[in-house]
Amino acid sequence: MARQPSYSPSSSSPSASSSFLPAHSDDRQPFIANTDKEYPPSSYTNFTKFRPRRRYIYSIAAALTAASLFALLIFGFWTSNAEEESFNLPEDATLQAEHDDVQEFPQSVVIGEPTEKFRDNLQPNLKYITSWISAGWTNDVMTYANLIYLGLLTERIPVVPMFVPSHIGGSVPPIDFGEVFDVPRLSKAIRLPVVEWHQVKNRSSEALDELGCWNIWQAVQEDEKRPRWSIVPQHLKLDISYTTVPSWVKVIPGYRHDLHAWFWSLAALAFPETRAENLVTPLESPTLKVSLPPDEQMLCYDYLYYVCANQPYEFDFDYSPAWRFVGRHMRWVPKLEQLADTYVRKATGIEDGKPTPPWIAIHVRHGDFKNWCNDVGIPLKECFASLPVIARRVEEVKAELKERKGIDVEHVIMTSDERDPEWWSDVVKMGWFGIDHSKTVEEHGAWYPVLIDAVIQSSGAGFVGTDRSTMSTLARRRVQSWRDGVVRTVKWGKPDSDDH
Ligand SMILES: Nc1nc2c(ncn2[C@@H]2O[C@H](COP(=O)(O)OP(=O)(O)O)[C@@H](O)[C@H]2O)c(=O)[nH]1
Ligand SMILES: [Mg+2]
Repeated sequence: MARQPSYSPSSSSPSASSSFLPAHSDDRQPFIANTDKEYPPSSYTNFTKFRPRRRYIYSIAAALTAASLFALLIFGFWTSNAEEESFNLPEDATLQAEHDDVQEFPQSVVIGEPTEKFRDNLQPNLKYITSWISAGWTNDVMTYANLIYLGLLTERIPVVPMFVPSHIGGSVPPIDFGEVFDVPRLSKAIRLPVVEWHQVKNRSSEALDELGCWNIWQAVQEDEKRPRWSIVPQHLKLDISYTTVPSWVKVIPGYRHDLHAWFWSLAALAFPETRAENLVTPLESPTLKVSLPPDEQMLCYDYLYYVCANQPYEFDFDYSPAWRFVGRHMRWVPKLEQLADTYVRKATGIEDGKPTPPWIAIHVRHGDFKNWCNDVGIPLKECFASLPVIARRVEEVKAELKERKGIDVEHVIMTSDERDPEWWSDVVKMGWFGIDHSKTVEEHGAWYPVLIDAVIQSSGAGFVGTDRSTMSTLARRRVQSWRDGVVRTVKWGKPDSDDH
């Protein structure tokens, strides 16, 4: 049985649907399949071999034992210190320590080069886990972090698909997870190899693979009488037969306004006994009309955005396990960081040879958030926070940076999905900098405005975000975890929403 949620659905919690505001935008957009375009080539094709760090430590420990008890005591002190450090030091220091280690898995996690059918490339003695996405890009980042966290819980190798476009236009080709996030660094940090689908199955394969997966969507909501739709299985040429998960995965049984499932309820279904006890007749796959139980080697779930350990929309909370154990280790690929740096330098007009100054980033999310204002008939000018309201939070961030870290941060950079040129000229009048994306799509591709903005949001000394935006939520988490930075969130919905 699922336990009772730790809050009441009727409370004023951000996830209570009584509010007209989105708990978090899960703004599904129609997707246009674009499978005949070549994907960008991956910069990472060689598999790193991993070996658990513990084995390395054990062998050193054995050698030290043989040498002398004194040496062992010293070693014990060192390892316990090292463990402690890995939780107390800023993350960069932790990662530095991890980079010094050579970690190898006993074998390559796939057999070799990507194959036409994915099963031909799976190691028979290893188990894998995968899932699909279908929302805004940041929701999708969270969904993949949840997938990888479930990989840790079930001790399975996460096989991560690509990112597919939503707000940036349905005809844009997908981009590899590994073009955005540093996968080898992630694998090392979490001590679990993470692979991408294109490393398992050939991206140009025309072979359709049959696969049995769990269908969570029909156990957590009743409006759609089908598993969560995603374009990803089409890209991967998968023909999926779904088995609906038991209703006890749902966090708030019978409550139609929340869609979350428990991490551990889903993890339980990865194990043979609980799996066997919960098998029901699978839905036929759409193309080959096969009926398959959930695959035991390539465990898969339709959609893992709405998953939590203790309460819904958990990325908002400091203890979020998916953030702490996975998300915070999903660092940008260096190429993206360098690119963002050139945009910041250009925006702030820093001369060549001078270091990039620290900045405070703002994320103002407008775009489709206007729908919620329109639905309740509040004019946009009153519904969205005004620039002076945002400036109050920027000043708070400046003051706290000065007080807590002794630094004066002068540069303020605005990122937003707002397109109104008048609004942007008001931004400049505030003394803030905008990022010039007029050539970004042409020069780097349609994914890059949002990627560069996300990197800029996460790389400042401080951050001011928009309430209810997952893009702001992750930027806030990153600035806190990676920069020990100062963050604020601007509320919106009514003229006085942020008056506190
Ligand atoms: N370039 C750019 N795009 C943005 C910005 N804010 C929102 N967007 C676009 O709108 C999408 C919002 O969806 P999502 O990432 O899921 O975040 P959320 O909807 O705010 O929770 C982003 O993925 C971008 O495509 C921004 O500051 N810069
Ligand atoms: Mg979204």
